[in-house]
Amino acid sequence: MTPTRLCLAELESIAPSQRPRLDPRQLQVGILHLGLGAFHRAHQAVYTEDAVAAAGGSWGICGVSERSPRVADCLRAQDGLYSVITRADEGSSIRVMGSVRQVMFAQENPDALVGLMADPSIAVVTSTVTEKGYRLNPATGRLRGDDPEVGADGAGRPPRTVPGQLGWGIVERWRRRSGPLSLVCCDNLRHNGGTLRQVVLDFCSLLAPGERRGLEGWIEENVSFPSTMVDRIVPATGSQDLIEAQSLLGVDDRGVVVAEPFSQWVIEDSFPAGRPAWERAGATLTADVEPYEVAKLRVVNGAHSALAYLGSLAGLHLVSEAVRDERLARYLELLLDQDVIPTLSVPPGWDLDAYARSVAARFANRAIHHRTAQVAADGSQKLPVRLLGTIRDRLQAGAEPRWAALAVAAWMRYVSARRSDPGEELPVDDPLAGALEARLAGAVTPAEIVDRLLGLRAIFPPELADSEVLRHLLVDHLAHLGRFGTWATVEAETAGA
Ligand code: CS2
Repeated sequence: MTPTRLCLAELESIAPSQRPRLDPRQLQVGILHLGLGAFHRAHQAVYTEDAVAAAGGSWGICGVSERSPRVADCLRAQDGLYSVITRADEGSSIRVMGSVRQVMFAQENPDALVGLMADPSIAVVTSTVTEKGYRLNPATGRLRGDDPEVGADGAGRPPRTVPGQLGWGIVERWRRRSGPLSLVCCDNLRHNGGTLRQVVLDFCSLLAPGERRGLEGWIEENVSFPSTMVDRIVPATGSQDLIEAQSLLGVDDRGVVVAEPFSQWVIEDSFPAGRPAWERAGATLTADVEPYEVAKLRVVNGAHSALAYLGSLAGLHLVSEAVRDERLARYLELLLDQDVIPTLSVPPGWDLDAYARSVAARFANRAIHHRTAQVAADGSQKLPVRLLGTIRDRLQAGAEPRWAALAVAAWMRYVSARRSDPGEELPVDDPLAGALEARLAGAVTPAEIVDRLLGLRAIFPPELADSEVLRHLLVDHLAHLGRFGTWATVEAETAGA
């Protein structure tokens, strides 16, 4: 017998402690969200539901699937409902969420999406479309104007890219005089608010001059781009998770997501058209997100990427296995203590050492099956934000960033050897995969590989590409990784440090 599917009509059959904290039927949509992946469902959607439960407001979410109709179809069949399993080593709990009230697949009806952005009922547009979704040059943080898809959107086809959707949405809102709006980037980008603002302005500059006269001034006065720091580990959902959701809920939920207990959201408080009372749900609203953002990207994400590359090369499939290996744990400590933390300045009262230690503890959660391959994906987009800023700051301070350079060398080995030490194939899942392959063609020695990759301007800015100190570190590390393998390299490096 096929089990009953989660939907509004089935809510009564679910234990009260597992039901949404508000009545989904009563909730009007006020937020448009681009990128209906697991992270949004376990992060902003939860904060929003809790905020509305505590303080009210018309803040239901219209969630937009960007690349595939799968999630939109699944949630549509469930009246927008799905559940979040919060998992710790000690056990798990589940909760059905009711804040997603409407779903759309962007590619199916791009004009409707633009129309919704211009609708006065929408006051906030949030996005989690991953780093590559913004189609940036990762080294400069500017929109890639030479991207043909962006160009086609700029020329006026119904938009298919995120910059096109946001750009045309803003234009339409301006034309219809629908009032102010906030665009809130919730991806792991540096200065994510300012970066998104630049993406939108860069996109608008592609439009015909007649089409955009006065637009920039209107954006200046009416559209805010608050920066945010988002943090919660939410791996891709697996088939076991669907089975667990069913046994916990008693109904079938194909939209379930799994997350760690920890969750953090720091938001720049700049919302000209209003916002949910997210502070009532545990978010921090502040005037300056920057220190939190840099610390999070360099500590949590920097550590994640370092473990993902070294772990994958060593043949480890899960982040929890990597961080539980004492050699990699020691490496992580050195990376954070000696390279990352010295580059950070945080608000008074923030204990950076404790923050760094808490990250290792979070990664060690065995109930979260976060694959090293998932974190290793899109390295070209992630390295600049997560590791290269640390390296640049340490070099400027006259220091040798050995540990951060080892992580970058591990990425270089990952994309050039494409095999782990035990011989498994390592997939290079990256928007620049073609460019990486082309650059690496015929490169054999560590020095050749390093020079070819350092020459990729989309990743390495000139100040890093031209640094002899960095080049030397990378060649040295890469040679060791190739000759002696990952374990011997990590052991030799950390011994006596
Ligand atoms: C991870 C992040 O996949 C990745 O690259 O580093 O998704 C990470 O889990 C989150 O940023 C944690 O907040």
